[in-house]
Amino acid sequence: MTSRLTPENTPSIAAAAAAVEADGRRRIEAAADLAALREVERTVVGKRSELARLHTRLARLAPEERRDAGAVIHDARTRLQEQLGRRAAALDAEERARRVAEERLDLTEISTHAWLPRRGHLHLVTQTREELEDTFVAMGFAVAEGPEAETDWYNFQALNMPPAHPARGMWDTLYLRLGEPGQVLLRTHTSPVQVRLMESREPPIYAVMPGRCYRRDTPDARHTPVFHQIEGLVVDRGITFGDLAGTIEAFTGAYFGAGIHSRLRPSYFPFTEPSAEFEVTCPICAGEGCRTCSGSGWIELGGCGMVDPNVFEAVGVDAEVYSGFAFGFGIDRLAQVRAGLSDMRVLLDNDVRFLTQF
Ligand code: FA5
Repeated sequence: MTSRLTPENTPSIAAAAAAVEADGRRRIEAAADLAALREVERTVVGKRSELARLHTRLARLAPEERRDAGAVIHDARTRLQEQLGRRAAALDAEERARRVAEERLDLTEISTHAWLPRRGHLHLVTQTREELEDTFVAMGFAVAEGPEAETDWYNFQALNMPPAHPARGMWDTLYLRLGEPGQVLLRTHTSPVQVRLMESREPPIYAVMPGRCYRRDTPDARHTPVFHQIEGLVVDRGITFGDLAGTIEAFTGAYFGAGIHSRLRPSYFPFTEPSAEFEVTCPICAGEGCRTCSGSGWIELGGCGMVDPNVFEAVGVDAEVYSGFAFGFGIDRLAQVRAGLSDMRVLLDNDVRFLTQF
């Protein structure tokens, strides 16, 4: 069959189809990602595309011309659709590669876990303080606390140490606000908490008071300028020195275990009368005598005694009705003895190699 194509119809449709195809190809190649390509597809081969408009012109052609022109448009559409498919595959591969690179886990990477927070634990002194509290609580004592920045009244005067009392010398400290009567200082012992407790509570009192203390002490193997004490106070009717000795011995057995005993040696404190130093069998050598106990077989832990009537008077407790005893000893010193540390200063060094041992 002879073609009846004329210059006015099919060739112009063929030329238009070639131009539309060339434009479509450029736009397909320019699409930067799959979303852009979908938009390009809509405008190049979609219902409202140039190709679709060319298709509507076929209706005006004679049947034979329509077939040839239709084939030209169909071929152009087929090639564009093939190119769309290839471009889509290429863009899809590019996107996958980019996502894989972004989400890549390098399983060969060596991790030292240096960035992970390491699990810590309580400091040896804090552990010791908690064990002491537990021991005394089991013996029927309550736990109380007081401020570390104290007034001269609580740290000295109420404890029977008026201004210029010579005993103040061995408890010298850092003064925060000078001038009587509100002079504020860093407390040198936990004994001021006794005073606060007796002021705020009616006897009977059975309490221990742990806390941090400060002194103008030169650091050495057994002293640091900041340390901890635990104070004990019992005020009730008919309390005797025998109760004090019995309590110290009961505590020693409960805390150190069988085989470790206590003894009291006469001493002096302005706020107790009579006063004593209390010592326990050296837990390191079990009383045999070693370097830590200087060969004596005993280790001094703290001071104690019967509450001085002047202290009762300062806080308004009737010394005719009540009597009591008090004790105070160093928590750091106890931790040092129990852990067998030759020098107390390691407790403040913050060396993890030391701290992790406890
Ligand atoms: C007192 O502080 C009295 N308040 C104890 C007391 C309380 C006596 C109640 C009577 C009644 P002393 O200054 O001796 O006493 O200290 C008691 C203990 O605290 C010492 O035996 C020691 O274990 C500890 N300590 C004292 N100074 C230091 C220091 N610089 N470093 C470490 N521990 C210390």
